[in-house]
Amino acid sequence: MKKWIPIASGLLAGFIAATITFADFSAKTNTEAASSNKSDAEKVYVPFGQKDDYYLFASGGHSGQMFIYGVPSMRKIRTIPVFSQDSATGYGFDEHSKKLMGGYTWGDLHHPAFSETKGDYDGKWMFATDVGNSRAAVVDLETFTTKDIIKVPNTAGPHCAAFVTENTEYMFLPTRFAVPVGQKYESLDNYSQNYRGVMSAVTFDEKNVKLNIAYQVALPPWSYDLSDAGKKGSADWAVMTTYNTEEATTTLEVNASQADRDYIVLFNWKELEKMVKEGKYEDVDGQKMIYPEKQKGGIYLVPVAKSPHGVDVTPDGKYFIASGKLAPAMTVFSFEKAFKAVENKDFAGERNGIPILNYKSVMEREVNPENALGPLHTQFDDKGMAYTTMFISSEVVKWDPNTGKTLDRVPVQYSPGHSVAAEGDTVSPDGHWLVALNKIAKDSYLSVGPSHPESMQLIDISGKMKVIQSAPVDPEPHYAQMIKADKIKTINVYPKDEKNKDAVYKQNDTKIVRKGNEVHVYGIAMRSRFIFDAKAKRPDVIEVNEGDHVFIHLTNIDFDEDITHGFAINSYDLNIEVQPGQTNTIEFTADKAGTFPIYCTNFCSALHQEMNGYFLVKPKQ
Ligand code: K7E
Ligand code: CUA
Repeated sequence: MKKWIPIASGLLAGFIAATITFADFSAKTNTEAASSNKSDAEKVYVPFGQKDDYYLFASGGHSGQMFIYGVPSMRKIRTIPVFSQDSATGYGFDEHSKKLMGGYTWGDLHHPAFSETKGDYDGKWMFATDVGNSRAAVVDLETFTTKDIIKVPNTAGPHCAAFVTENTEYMFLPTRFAVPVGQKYESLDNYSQNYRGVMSAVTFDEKNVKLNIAYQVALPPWSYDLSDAGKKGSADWAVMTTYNTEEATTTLEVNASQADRDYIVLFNWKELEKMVKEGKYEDVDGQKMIYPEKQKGGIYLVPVAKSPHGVDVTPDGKYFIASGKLAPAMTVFSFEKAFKAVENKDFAGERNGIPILNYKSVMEREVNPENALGPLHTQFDDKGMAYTTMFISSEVVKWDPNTGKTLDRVPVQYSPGHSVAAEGDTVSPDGHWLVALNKIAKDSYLSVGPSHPESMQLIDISGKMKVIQSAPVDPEPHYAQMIKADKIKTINVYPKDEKNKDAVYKQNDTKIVRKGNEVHVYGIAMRSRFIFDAKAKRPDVIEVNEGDHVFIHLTNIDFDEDITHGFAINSYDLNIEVQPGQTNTIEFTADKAGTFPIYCTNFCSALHQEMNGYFLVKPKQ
């Protein structure tokens, strides 16, 4: 067996510092690009009237949003607000999205994941999780809007997710930060006994568009970093990396890198599902909690070089590849060998009651491309070849998981985290394109001061790898998925919903209804006016009393693609949007007396500037 090759953390700090002195790397690349400009330019040029071949959905990190790009042009098309307020779309202001946000104002969106059918992206839904405030969300790909958000209890920072199983049965949300169950106060001196690394199994009810927690698993108090679901022969299984199996409670930078190895958690979700059906769980604050030290047979540990980061399952479902941020190697493990080790009880002891599989029995090969440092994440092409990002040596390395042979490498600017291949997480990736999601742009774009955007670089992988386009991106793409454009079927306008009691489609049905101190406005927006009460002397005026509780239900009756109206009340800090055909509600207390103009925020017609009204609040007494 090969020895682990751990890098001392001092040396690591040196390498990290080194990545920010690679200044002339990009200068060289630019010159190269200039000399072969024609063909590369043609490859990324999408003439007006034509469209990109792929959608790229990039995580927006601590912006809380998702960014949509076209590939190969690398043009940004859209921002979808998910976990953070967004005044451009009124997200987090209207009643529905405000409720979804659950009182939080921001999120840290890491890994977006498309819904899958038979291991292929089906283009219907997109899932994402929030490390900042422990939530999961689902986005509807007919409208590119967030439809549901769930807060996951006991799991603090579900960084690992979202990776869905082959038919979107589950997404697993293991915790990044161990906390006591219920997140109650508990001294850190009792960390090993009373803290847990709870993983939530989340399901999606497509009919009701609701996320639910099916069950939870009280794993040991370690940090769970990345995960991936099995495919084909390994479809009932999932894997996730751990660090801080030292159970350090302070200065993790040093203390969580003591031991030579951490683990990959390998679990069979069909087994866990069975345990729940058989009642083998404990009720913890209404959650079905499986304790693996009591319920054996669903979870195993696989030793891996210390502090691994990414773990990725090959498209054929045969291997899982762990990358070690502190080691220069990728380790290829075999599912088949792991299943055999489970069957033969080929264990090397246990930790916290969970059996540890023998490393030698499960490991297929250790892959160590020369001078490549800081492997983080791996993607695949149509031939099953692997592409691993090297954070420290700032490159993407192409290699063969079946032989371990290095096939190609290309420098990127700089320090890539993830990369994403076309249809890269499916059972049949497309090849052709890979986008490196780089943490540091440095000198790539016009300077905007001391801090720069992140950078996405498009790599043509159809032959020898070549970076052919670059696009700045807002913080911070931790992952992205790329889907064939024709798989996504958006709607042009919201269909009429006669059952929606808040909707009004005819001018004469508009009205203002008062019940005590509650005021309900049933209004419409159309080019180029608001009508709140068609029968009133001034149909575009809302008059209430100070202290009234106001609901404004607004329907956009322009059933015409792209004719969106906004609705803002000047100095009331309110703004919502109604897309074509959509009905939206805003709810607030009129706690300021005075005269406040209402206006449409979305430029909708030549007379958009005339699309105004007044909100009059009569003072008390
Ligand atoms: Cu490596 Cu959050 Cu996927 Cu960032 S994570 S890089
Ligand atoms: Cu409606 Cu501008």
